[in-house]
Amino acid sequence: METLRYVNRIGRSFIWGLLLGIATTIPTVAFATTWNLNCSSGCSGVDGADGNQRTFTAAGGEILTVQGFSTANSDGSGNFVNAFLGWYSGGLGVTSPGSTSSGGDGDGSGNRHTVDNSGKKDIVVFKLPTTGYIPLSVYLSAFGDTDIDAWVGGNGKTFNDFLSLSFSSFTVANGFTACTGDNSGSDSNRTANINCSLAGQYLIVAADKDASNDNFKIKTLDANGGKIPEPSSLLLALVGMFGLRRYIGVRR
Ligand SMILES: [Ca+2]
Ligand SMILES: [Ca+2]
Ligand SMILES: [Ca+2]
Repeated sequence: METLRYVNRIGRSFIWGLLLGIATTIPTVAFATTWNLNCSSGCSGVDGADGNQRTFTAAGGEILTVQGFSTANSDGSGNFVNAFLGWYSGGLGVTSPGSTSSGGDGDGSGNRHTVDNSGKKDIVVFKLPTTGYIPLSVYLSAFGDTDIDAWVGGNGKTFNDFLSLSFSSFTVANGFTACTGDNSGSDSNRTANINCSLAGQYLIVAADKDASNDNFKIKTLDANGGKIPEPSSLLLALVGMFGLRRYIGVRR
């Protein structure tokens, strides 16, 4: 009987210690977060009211907010204007305002409802849950060429602030850093690596701002959230486990 009580006590101490260990460790462990941006049912039409936002929740409850814009002019100049952010089986696309003859995406038919740079240049602005997330990659569903431009930053800005920004505003002085490592693609679906080891509030993904043959939808976004694990915290958690086990041992 004494042996059984002892085993029982050790078991309970271990569980309490484990719970404390987990609670102490979680805030400092780095974790990768994936947001699935494709739709499986109830997808949107190819055009709709400009300036809409969509939110996506990752498995851990992390909320991503997304809005679409396009440049005012077909040459990629001018402040961004509100566009329609569509939601499809291939992922997110943007339909810029205005008729195709004026450089807009018209009714979004054909490939115009994708993120494209034919006429007005589309951008997708992702607002991460905190400024501590490092964007890692986006999966692009190809409907043409898949060259991109990508930036991380914009801390402290709101979505409305993008209406007073243009491509030429995306500078380090304005709080944006270009991630250029994997911007070139072909006509095939691909994972674009946008990891600049840089955390920020916003990720901006554009169809190549200097071209006109890129068409894609954005199917997933991967980012690293939280902090890098600290060995000292793990040690603290272990000390906590043994400490509590001893404490419970003494009390009983
Ligand atoms: Ca478009
Ligand atoms: Ca367009
Ligand atoms: Ca291109």
